[in-house]
Amino acid sequence: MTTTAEASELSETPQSLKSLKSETFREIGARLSNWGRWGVADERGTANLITPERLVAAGKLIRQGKVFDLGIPVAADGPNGTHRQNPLHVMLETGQGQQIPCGTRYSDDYIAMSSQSSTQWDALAHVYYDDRLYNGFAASSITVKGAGRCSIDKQAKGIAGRGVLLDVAALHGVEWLPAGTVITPADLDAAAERQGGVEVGAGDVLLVRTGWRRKFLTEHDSAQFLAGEPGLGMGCCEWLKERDVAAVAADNWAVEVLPGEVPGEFLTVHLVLIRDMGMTLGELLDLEELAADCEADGVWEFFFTAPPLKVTGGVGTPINPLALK
Ligand code: UVW
Repeated sequence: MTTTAEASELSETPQSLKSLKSETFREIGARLSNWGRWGVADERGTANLITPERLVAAGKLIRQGKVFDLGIPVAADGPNGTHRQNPLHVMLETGQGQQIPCGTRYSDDYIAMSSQSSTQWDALAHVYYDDRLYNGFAASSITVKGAGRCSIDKQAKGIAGRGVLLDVAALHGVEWLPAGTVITPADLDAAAERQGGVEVGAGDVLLVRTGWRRKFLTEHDSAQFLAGEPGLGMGCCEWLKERDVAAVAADNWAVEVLPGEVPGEFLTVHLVLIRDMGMTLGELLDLEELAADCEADGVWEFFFTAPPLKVTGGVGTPINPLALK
């Protein structure tokens, strides 16, 4: 674990930072690319790694009948503020004043929100560079009508499978990691080791706890929450590729460390994971209750399910992920 400020001052440079110095994010992306792996027409990326066999095996992880819902409330008091607004929920009908024969009354409501202002999946069309999306699709396929390629509705058959939680905040014995903390592959390995050697493997959905949700629940300060965050460093892209992880999600708002490791660059872990590897990212999860339970029973794997809304052409979707033990 390092902070971005410390990164340039390290005398003993960790491997992940060495590779950052020698390779640009474009080079890392090219090296880890999954373009063409599931065919030239593929728009699902690493979700393809959740095979029928892996799904059946994941279903067997439901042993105790415990359910953990990992979505934050869709409400006006959420963590957004500067970049996106919190969801707006208004009532269209309360039942008051209705004149319906036989006394029937009904309530109805309306939600206006950014698709990414609550717990969410990023679609594979969410970020790109050099005018190409995942699998080489043209960026011009995204228009004011939506994403013609790699939109979130293309993930409608998922995402469900084996989930594994790695609690990096607990690894370091803190309530939350400071903003700018780079989570390295060594942190992920050490977290797995501390958690009884739980393995992260092919087709898994990896959940990473930084404690950032707890910070918001403690401080209720969206400006501080959004000013930066601890998160995955670029070295973790290779770690995820080596294990053939299907998706990664976290309790912060961008999965990756912010500010990023290279001054002047923005969301480069997004670029490599989404655009080059075809990996959907989950953000703003509430992992507090699940982490406490995993700590108590020592079981860090579970069945995970978080179906996207089928937003035609959408580049993100609100979700309420479930972890079932
Ligand atoms: C941006 O902030 C652009 O994206 P995300 O919500 O995926 O972090």
